[in-house]
Parts: sequence; structure tokens; C-alpha cells
Amino acid sequence: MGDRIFHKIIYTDSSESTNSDLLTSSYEDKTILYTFNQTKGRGRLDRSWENFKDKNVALSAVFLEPEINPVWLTAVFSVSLVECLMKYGLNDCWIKWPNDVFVKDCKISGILTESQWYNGRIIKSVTGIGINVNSDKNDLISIERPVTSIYKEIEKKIDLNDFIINYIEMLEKYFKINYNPVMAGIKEKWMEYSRVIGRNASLTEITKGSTPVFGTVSHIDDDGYLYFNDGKSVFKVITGDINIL
Ligand code: BT5
Repeated sequence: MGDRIFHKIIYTDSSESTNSDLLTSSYEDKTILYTFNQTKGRGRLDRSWENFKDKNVALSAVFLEPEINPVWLTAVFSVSLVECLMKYGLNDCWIKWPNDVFVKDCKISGILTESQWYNGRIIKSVTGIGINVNSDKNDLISIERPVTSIYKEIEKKIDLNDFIINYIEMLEKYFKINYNPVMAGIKEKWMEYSRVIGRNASLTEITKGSTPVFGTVSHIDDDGYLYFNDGKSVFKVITGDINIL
């Protein structure tokens, strides 16, 4: 099976944001940093990600000069999570393109990939995932949208350290195969778990104040772009908020 992809796995008692830590400090390539106490988690734009101390997981990995399009980092993180959740007995897990994992109608996880560029090249990408593991109804009620946790779904508390080990094993499995997610079948799995292909959907740019366009999703290409047909033309997007109608 060869060497491990993630050479260094670091636990920290607390972090404002594991993504920010990896972005602003010098860590070795493919270091993982995780905590159960993230205090200022970030989503896309200036959205926040709630952690709930010692109940949930925040994990990020750094990729120096990544050999692959960073969109596949997001894809590997989400496919790995869906398969990990299935092992814990959760049914009906799916990926809401491009960066959320859902159980039925509820968000259980969000992923954020951020990159730094120099001279037209990506010198560093950081992918971070927040996963609701043991948070209960009373915690989650503070979030303004339908959300869930593993605990809420299976009514059993999970050992967070075991969960981290299982999740990293899943990441290893998918990153190991030639470090090429397209080759490794990640694209197929991403499409399989993304319930958007062929569906009627609305698509909203993530910039503030934008209005949704309506149409259907045809496919995702090898660069991770989603193709959207609004009835007049087919155009491709790399990010956005998509909602199945
Ligand atoms: C995301 O953004 O969902 C990406 C979240 C990434 C968090 C990880 S944790 C490790 C690493 N370090 C960081 O600082 N960030 C990453 P977005 O698609 O923009 O969604 C953000 C929205 O998700 C918020 O506006 C809330 O509506 C919702 N949300 C916040 N906390 C949540 C939670 N615990 N569970 C479910 N939904 C949540």
C-alpha cells in the first residue's frame, strides 16, 4: 500500500481556526491539524462555522504546491466523509456540491478549501472540514438552518479520537491511489453522492445580493466544474449555492 500520505498528524487543545493556522504558519506538506475546540471557525465568505467544544471535530490538511486542482481536495474530503458516516450506520448521506455533506435535509458537515497563489501558481492549499459528531439538539438549535450530527442520527455518542482515526484512514485510502482523484474514481463517487446531476435546481453565486438562476445540472467535468443549463445556455461554475427543487 506504500507510505502514508499524511506524515504528520497534530492535535491541538484549541484553535481559532485550523484552516487559518495552517495558512499562516509553516507546516510540512500534508500535515493534518485537528481540534475538538475550534473557537472561530470560518465558512465561505465571512460565514462562521460553529464547533461546540469537545463535541465536534475540526480538521484541516495543508498541501504545498498541490499536484491536483484544489477542487479535488474538497471532493476527496467529502466522499471520504460520506463513506465514513455510512460505516457509523448513517443512511441517506449525500454531498451538496461543492462543499457540504448532508444527511437527508440536514447539514452535518462543511468543507472549506483555501489557496495561496504566487506568480500565477498555487503554492499552498488548505482544506478544512467541520463535522458535527456529538452535538445534540440543544447545541444545534442555535444554527439558523436544518442541521444534524452523528449523535442526533444514531442516538449514540462517538469517541472523537476513534472518529478522527477512521476519517483519516478514509482520506488515506482515497489520496493514496496515485494522488490523482480523477483516476481514483473520486469524480464518479462525487457525482454518485452529489444528488444534483439531472436535477432541477437553483444556483446562486456566493457573492452577496446575487439572485438565483433556475435550471438543470448536466454533469461535473474533470476540473470539478458543474455545468448548469438555464434553458438559454449551458455555463460552468466552480462554486455557488445550489438547491435542488
Ligand atoms: C462551510 O461554509 O460549510 C465550510 C465550513 C468549514 C469549516 C471547517 S472546520 C475546520 C476548518 N477551519 C475553519 O475555520 N473552517 C474549516 P459555507 O458553505 O459557507 O456554510 C456556512 C454556513 O453553515 C453557516 O452560515 C451556517 O448556516 C452553517 N453552519 C455553521 N455551523 C454549522 C454546523 N456546526 N453545522 C451545520 N451547519 C453549520
